Amino acid sequence: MTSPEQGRLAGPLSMSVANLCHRLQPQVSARTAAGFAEVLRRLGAPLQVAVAGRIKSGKSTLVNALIGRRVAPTDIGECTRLVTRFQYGTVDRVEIVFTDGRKQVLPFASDGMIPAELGVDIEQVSHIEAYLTNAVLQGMTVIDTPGLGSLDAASVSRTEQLLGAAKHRKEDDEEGSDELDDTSRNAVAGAEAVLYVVTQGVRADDQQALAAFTAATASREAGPVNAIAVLNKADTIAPESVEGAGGDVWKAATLLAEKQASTLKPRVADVLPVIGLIAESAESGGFTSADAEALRQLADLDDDVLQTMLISADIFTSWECDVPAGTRLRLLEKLDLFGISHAVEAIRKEPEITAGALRRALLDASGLEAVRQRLAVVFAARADGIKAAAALASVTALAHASADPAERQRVHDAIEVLLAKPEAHQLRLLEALTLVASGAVDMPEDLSEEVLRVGSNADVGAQLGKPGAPRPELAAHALERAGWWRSFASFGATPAQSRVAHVVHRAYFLIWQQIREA
Ligand SMILES: Nc1nc2c(ncn2[C@@H]2O[C@H](COP(=O)(O)OP(=O)(O)OP(=O)(O)O)[C@@H](O)[C@H]2O)c(=O)[nH]1
Ligand SMILES: [Mg+2]
Repeated sequence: MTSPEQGRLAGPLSMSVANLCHRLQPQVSARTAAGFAEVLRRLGAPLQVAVAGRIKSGKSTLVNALIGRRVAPTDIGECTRLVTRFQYGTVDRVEIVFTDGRKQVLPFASDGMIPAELGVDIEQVSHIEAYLTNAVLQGMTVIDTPGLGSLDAASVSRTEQLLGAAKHRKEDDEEGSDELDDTSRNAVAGAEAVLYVVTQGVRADDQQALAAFTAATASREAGPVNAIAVLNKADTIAPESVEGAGGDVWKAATLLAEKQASTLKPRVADVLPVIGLIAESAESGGFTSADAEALRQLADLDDDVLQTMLISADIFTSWECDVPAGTRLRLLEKLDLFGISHAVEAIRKEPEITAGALRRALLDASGLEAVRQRLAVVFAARADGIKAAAALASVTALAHASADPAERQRVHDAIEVLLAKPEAHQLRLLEALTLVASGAVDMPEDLSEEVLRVGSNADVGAQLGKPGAPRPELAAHALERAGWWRSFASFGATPAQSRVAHVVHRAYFLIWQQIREA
């Protein structure tokens, strides 16, 4: 069967769910069929990744860095209180979506960004949709959210709604209307994965927010919280405040991130240090050759002078020096003191360095590449399961809302058949992952790490913790672990652990089969 969305489906399970929808569509009421069409559309759409975290943690800055374009307003303005979805489009276009469903085109500001002020009653705004031509968005839709620690109740609730954390309204009395019900509309808007942004101090409300999100997404049947965490503003960490850092900022950030990972565990697998501001400037064209020139001039200064200037932002901008104060302020806004000092070092080491190479060096220093890679590994591995689980939940809800008992039965039967297929094992693996990652099932640390590893990698070698190992070794290891988990399920486990263990056993068995058939 061919249909437009199939080329982009995340994997075999999504394909099976799509086939189920196509097959059932002619056999159900117009209303349910319209719901299925929506489910199919969403199944073929890129993974929805929300960037969440406390207020002013640097979410929008990171969004810009990821998209590779300075488009999300940072710092001030109404827009930082709204959810904005950045998705792929063939022309750049921004729309305000109102709570009543109305849409209004919003022109870009002169600097190419989404205007910080909308000129409409913000209370009536549901969210903003930005369609951009940037290729990154073909792989994922990025959702910028207002700070979760903000005191503004309205923006918090808007965020929760979009993250899928809001409780669904009960089926209302719109019988017969062609409108989608709340469940599917919510599923369309909801996030499927989270990039969680923390800064130096992980506070109690960080943990709470993450816990709330875990609970909400888990109960939504749309799979586990697929969270990756970053320690942003790594450049602002005072290295002397972190033991063992030896005065090195990046080392301090890495140590701190490790400590935070153990606090946030097991909800997130690890915390990656990143400097969103430098990543944004390097990736979005913000860093220009004029900036490189100004940095060159700074590099020529006497080192004692420069070190004094770099003590604080105030000294840096007010110090008597040949580089105009306005230029220095601009550098500060784009790179902050750490970025400036890093760039100067790079120039001093290699005086002939080009502006392009300097930009590249800054990008390397920002840690963005590691975040990108982690996103690709974790989310790509789970996208099929995440998408399919969300789609099945919507299909179930649509059938449940149907007034026709025969139709309900038909859909439920089809789902039963699908769940018996081998590819549906992913759903159980995701569920097991959720149980372990949320702490609902307690596992010894090495075992929960193993479960997360098996469930978080697309590559067989990485799943088995033996990247690049020869096939016979991988096969033997998969078989050995399959056997181990089976006996753990029978002898060494609590009932809850045992259920997880059976799933892991089967996952290893399927991996073994896959290696043998390859
Ligand atoms: N030094 C430094 N500053 C950063 C970094 N990332 C962001 N900032 C600054 O932090 C401020 C807030 O950044 P935003 O991206 O607007 O933060 P946000 O989390 O989107 O804020 P809200 O949407 O209002 O909650 C801005 O002034 C950024 O320039 C970073 O890595 N290092
Ligand atoms: Mg913001």
